[in-house]
Amino acid sequence: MFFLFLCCYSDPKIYIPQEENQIIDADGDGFWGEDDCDDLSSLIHPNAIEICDGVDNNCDGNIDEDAEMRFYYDGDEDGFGDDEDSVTACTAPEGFVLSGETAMILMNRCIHLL
Ligand SMILES: [Ca+2]
Ligand SMILES: [Ca+2]
Ligand SMILES: [Ca+2]
Ligand SMILES: [Ca+2]
Repeated sequence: MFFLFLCCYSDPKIYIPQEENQIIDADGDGFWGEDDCDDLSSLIHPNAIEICDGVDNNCDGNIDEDAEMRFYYDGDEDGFGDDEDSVTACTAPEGFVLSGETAMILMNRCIHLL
């Protein structure tokens, strides 16, 4: 009886796969392990294009780099912002517009040339 107890106590080792050592591409995007910074999203991998969504799409450690646009403060609300007062962001903050005064000057020149 003692031997039976010893046997049952020591023998049944449940095999647990060592996931860290296996190549597992959970989202099927062709990248895994340290290369894929989000293995639960096939939209996120080193070859992905960085988009403005608050996450690191291309796994380079930077969030939304090069994806933000420049917005200009439009104090007079004519739809054209101030070149001297601009911010970079994913979406236009309150009172800011996409195009600066330079864009208006260039557009006016084009209109005069027509
Ligand atoms: Ca993956
Ligand atoms: Ca992924
Ligand atoms: Ca990035
Ligand atoms: Ca992003």
